Amino acid sequence: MEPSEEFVFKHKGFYFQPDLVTPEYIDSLEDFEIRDSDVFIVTYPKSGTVWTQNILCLIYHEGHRDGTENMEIKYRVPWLEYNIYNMDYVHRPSPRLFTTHLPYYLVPRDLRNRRAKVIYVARNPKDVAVSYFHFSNLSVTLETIPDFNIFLERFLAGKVASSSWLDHVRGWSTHREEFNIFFLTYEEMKKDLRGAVLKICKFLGKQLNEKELDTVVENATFDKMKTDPRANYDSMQSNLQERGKGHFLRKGIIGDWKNTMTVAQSERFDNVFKEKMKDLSSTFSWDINDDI
Ligand code: PPS
Repeated sequence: MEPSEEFVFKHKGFYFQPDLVTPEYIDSLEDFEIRDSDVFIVTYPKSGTVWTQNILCLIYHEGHRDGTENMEIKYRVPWLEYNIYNMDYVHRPSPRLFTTHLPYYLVPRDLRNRRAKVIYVARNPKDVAVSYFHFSNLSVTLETIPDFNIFLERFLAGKVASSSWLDHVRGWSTHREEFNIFFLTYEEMKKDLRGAVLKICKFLGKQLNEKELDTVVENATFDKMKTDPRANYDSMQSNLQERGKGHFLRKGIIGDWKNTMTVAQSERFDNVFKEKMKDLSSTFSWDINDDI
């Protein structure tokens, strides 16, 4: 079944959301001027984007009390392709932090010339599929698909916003030499948040003292983020998600796919993805059937 044109359009081989961006704007990003000090979080949806956004906010802003401490994540680390709040990206003071779901071949040219830093976060695609399924039924900007089986087929065929998980991850992974890029997984963050924050700091050349590090880790836990109005995306409810249908920070665990997928669905997933994922194992540590 093809995705509804009301919710996605294809541009240069990638599915975008029509109410958030136009083809012209996507094309204009090729020339978007990059600064060496820019930092980009790159993810396929539902892979830990907001979590990483929050960690960057905490690393860059929290200690400074420069008037930005009450700003929400979406203003501090805005979406490159989805500039829904009409922010002036060009004149933003450095260091500019951005988020994107773009595939490697649609990002600004200078990013591909190893200018700026890229943090790519990936998550076990089975958990991504389940999280994406729940989010599709929460977000008013995505097509509601109440039947998981139908959603799964769409996901496996890459017929969802941001297209195929496999293409996204493989594209960024195989083109890594073109970028100044650091790969991280949701699972690493979940198993050792402090270690993940330290790795991010090392990549960014940021030195935090023990107390600052403790503050970042404390404020980046799932429980803390769920109660932090700047981090939990509750403000999205007015325009992007339907009140009362659920929460953006839903479960935040590894292996939730086992609570949703039947054995047959999991095997179907393996048949389509597992073999094709073999070449990714040097970049990402998990097997899609890993236990917690
Ligand atoms: S989006 O829409 O692409 O920006 O979504 P994204 O932020 O990438 O992914 C949302 C999932 O990440 C979980 N999340 C967390 N897990 C653990 N710890 C923390 N701190 C955290 N913050 C967000 C969020 O709950 C979504 O996963 P699911 O499995 O649906 O709970």
